[in-house]
Order: sequence, then structure tokens, then C-alpha cells
Amino acid sequence: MPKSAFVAIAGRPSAGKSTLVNALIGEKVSIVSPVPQTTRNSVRGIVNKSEGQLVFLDTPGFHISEKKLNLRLRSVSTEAFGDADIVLYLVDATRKPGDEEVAVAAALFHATDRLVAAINKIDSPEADPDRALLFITGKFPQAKVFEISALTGAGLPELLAALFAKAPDGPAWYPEEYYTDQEPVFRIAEIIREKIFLHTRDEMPHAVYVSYEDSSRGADDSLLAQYDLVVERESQKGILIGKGGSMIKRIREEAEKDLADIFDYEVRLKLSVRVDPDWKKNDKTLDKLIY
Ligand SMILES: Nc1nc2c(ncn2[C@@H]2O[C@H](COP(=O)(O)OP(=O)(O)O)[C@@H](O)[C@H]2O)c(=O)[nH]1
Ligand SMILES: [Mg+2]
Repeated sequence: MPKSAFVAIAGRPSAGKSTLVNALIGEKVSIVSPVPQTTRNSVRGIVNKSEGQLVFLDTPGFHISEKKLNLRLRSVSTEAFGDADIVLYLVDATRKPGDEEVAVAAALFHATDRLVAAINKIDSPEADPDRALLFITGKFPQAKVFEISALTGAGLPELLAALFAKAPDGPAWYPEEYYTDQEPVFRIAEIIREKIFLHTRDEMPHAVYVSYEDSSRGADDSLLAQYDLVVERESQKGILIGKGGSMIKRIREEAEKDLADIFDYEVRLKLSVRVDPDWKKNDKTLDKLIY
């Protein structure tokens, strides 16, 4: 009998959850940046092996804040932890476990018997795996703990084997050739958003959402896709456009380059910038963006 399980990944912002999903899948299914709260949705990455299928749910991560957007992100995470067969708790070895780490751990107590823990970033000179281990065993004395690097791949085969061992028997949820359930329209928007996170600073990345507008197929099977980069205020438009259009050009070119690796047809982008005042406070917009 094959195994199959939903594995929700829990951890503080920037613990390396999205990097881990990409490393396990071997494809960029979830965007990554040094800016906390890059991930806004539950992104699914699927691992198919002879043992069976693991469906990883990358989650937005916990950020202690009462703002509407943050509350949404937190409820996306909490739902994923509730539904999952296994919760993979990722702890960043390079940071001291403070209040935020305590809050994440507390949200996982109900999943103690389904929990596997991993200490990430052991490749880093700043890593202190013993400090992380002490924290984890203090909260979850029974948990199996692995030391890994999502960046170098160290420890990942052992982790994967443990997850399959813990997975219940059952048929695959997705066809074997699937490695994500995301629609192309969403994946393209996410890649564009990653470039914004990588190249703009301070509040800018958090002020933007990427809206799909339109697309058409070229005769050569290429896809021309039109997206709007939507900001909160008029004054933010200039930053995204850049001097002489340099920023938006950079975002477009780098996104197109990544998309060439992901899709087997060419994707060309047409990007514009527009304002949607206070979109972060608008429930309808948030319903569309965060699910
Ligand atoms: N040195 C090191 N950096 C990592 C590792 N995993 C993730 N990172 C970095 O940590 C930052 C946050 O990663 P990300 O996957 O977006 O974290 P998330 O918020 O938990 O999804 C990025 O700059 C990653 O490159 C790792 O194993 N080692
Ligand atoms: Mg992430």
C-alpha cells in the first residue's frame, strides 16, 4: 500500500519554509526572499516517490500583529496546521528563539502527536543548532528532530524518509507527474512578486499586490500575460517604475527569465503600475488574494 500525507510546514517568518519546499520538490514552487512575509498563501508542493506521495503546504508563517493582512495570513497558517496529517516544525538555527518562536510553538501544541521538527540553516556560520534543539525538546519532548540545510540540501533525504515513515497508508491525491497544484496565472504573479520583494526596500514589498489582467497566445505558442502591480498610494508608483522605467524593466526581465525555466512555452510579460488605495483594509481584495 502506498503512503500519502499532507505535510504543513510551520515556522517563523524567514525560517526557510519556502526554500525547503523548493529544495524537496526540486523546482521553484514557492517564492523566496530575505524579507519576512514573502509567502501570502498556502502553496502546495508535491513529492512523488516509490513510497508514495507527500503534499507539502508552505504557509505564510506567524507574524505577531493585529493588522488585518497579518490576521489573514495567520488564519491561512492555522487552517493548514489543523488539516494536515503531519506538521513539520521548522526552527531557524541562526536566530534566538524569542516571543515569536514561543507563539509558533504554542500554536502547534494541539498537533504534538503529528509533529516532526527540523532545525534549519545549519550551513550558516551563525547557526547554533544546540540552542534550537534545547528549545524544541523543551516544548515537544517526544518529537523527532532533524538538522538540515534547505540551502545545501544537507539532511533532507533523512527528513524525507522520516516523513514517509510517519505518513498514513493511502492513495495519492494528485497525479504522479504533478509537483504543484498552482495555476499558471498564480505562479506567474508570484514570480513577479518575488522580484518586487528582492529589489525594493522597506515597506514597498508589503504595499504591493500583483493582479492578473489579461493574456493571449502567440502563434508560436508563447503566452503574452498582462499584470498590474498594485500599490496603496500614488507616491509609491514612482518607486516601482524606477528612473526611466528601470525598476519595472528589471522586474519584468528577471521574472521572464525564471518563467522560462518553469514553463515549456515562452512567457512574455506586460506590466503596469496602478493604485488601489488601502487595498490591505479591503476584505473583498483580501478574499481574492489570500486563501
Ligand atoms: N544559510 C541559509 N539560509 C537559508 C536557508 N534556508 C533559507 N534561507 C534563507 O532565509 C531567507 C528566508 O527564506 P524563506 O524560504 O523565504 O523563508 P520563509 O519565510 O520561512 O518561507 C532567504 O534569504 C533564504 O535564502 C538555509 O538552509 N541556510
Ligand atoms: Mg515563505
